[in-house]
Amino acid sequence: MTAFPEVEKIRYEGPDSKNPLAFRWYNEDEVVEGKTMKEHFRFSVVYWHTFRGTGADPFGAGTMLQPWDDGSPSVTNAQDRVRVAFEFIEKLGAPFYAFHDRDVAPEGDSLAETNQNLDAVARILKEEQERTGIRLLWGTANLFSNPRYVHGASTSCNADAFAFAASQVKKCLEITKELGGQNYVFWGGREGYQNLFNTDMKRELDHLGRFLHLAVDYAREIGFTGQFLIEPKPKEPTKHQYDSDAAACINFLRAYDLTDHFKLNLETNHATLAGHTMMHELDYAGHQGMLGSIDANTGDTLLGWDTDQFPTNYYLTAEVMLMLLKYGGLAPGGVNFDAKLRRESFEPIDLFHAHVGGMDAFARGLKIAAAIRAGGELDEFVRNRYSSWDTGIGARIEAGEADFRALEAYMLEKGEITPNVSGRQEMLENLINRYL
Ligand code: XLS
Ligand code: NI
Ligand code: NI
Repeated sequence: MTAFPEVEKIRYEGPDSKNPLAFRWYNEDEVVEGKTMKEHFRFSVVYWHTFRGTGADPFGAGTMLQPWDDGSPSVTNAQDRVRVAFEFIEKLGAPFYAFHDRDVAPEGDSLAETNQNLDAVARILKEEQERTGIRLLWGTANLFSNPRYVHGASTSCNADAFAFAASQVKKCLEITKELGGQNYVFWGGREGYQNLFNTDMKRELDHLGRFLHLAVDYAREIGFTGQFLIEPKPKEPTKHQYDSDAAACINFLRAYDLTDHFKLNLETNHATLAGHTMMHELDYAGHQGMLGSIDANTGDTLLGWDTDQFPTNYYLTAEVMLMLLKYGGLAPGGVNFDAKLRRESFEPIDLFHAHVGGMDAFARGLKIAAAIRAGGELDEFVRNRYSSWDTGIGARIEAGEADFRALEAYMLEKGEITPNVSGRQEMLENLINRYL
């Protein structure tokens, strides 16, 4: 059985190729700054959007054609879908995938039955991983779709929701370990609030901290050694998500003594929802030593929500790659396409077009970023811009050798600031364009 009979393995054909189902930039063995493209990106396909996304939106039903799917919530259907997923990922040539527990297997009538369903599907996942060599980038538990999590999971006002969520994460950690998952992700789901009049924020945050510690403890107990990640997002579904951006997450992790165990999984569209650029989020997490992995996608400037589109913009991918090169890459994280087809692109082949374009956009972004770095002008500009800190009073301040009295004495003698130089933003933007 084949779900994509018209598609051969996607190959690199170079920038001149007009074949829409070939890579023009992603050449997995090509070495850039000492690593192959395959190692730089560690591309990953998401199970949820790619194999469970229906194209439904608040105004209408799903549109995606999934001829391999019988539409039933049966375990057999879920197992067959695994084979389709691996056929897709293998033909695409992505080395990793990621899932939520509920994407891969249906819920049963009880927690025990749900866990059995997950085991039954995980068996096939493992078989397919072994057959293809495709690996699990991360697992995560869906703690937001089921109505039991209406008030949140670990931050719910209802302690039973915390307990159920804990049972779910326990199982998902076991499965992630069994499948050799390299990371485990917590995206906040419904961990946030809609209205502060009914919310004890402090208590909810304490519970979230407790929950994450319990996960870390259990992972240690069962020997799961993957990296834990938190995925910031400022809103959707709640109006304020506790994990709102990189800075808020890092503060939370510090406050609850979790920085030894967690890094961040940054998503482009979440960054923009937070009023930041992805470059900002990457730089912030990077210089704090907290950059773990990325969910690669993009929003739409005219639509204000998390549209999770595939990245196609070289400017964006070049910015991302500048940051990834600066901070030494992502492993054991990767570039995970948490992205979906728009509902008007409903044929299975569109999944290939979307992923091929995303991988190529990142490969092109890598080459642009590496060329900018090799050119050295940007680095040099920034170095010079801060040169007043390299000697004299600047060096003394940085070394902790100048107190307020000394600084006043220095300024009384000097009288005024010199020299003040232009930020040259337009010139630098033009410089970047030269490389595009
Ligand atoms: C939702 C998130 C989600 C996480 C995994 O906005 O991006 O898909 O990546 O739970
Ligand atoms: Ni998202
Ligand atoms: Ni995501």
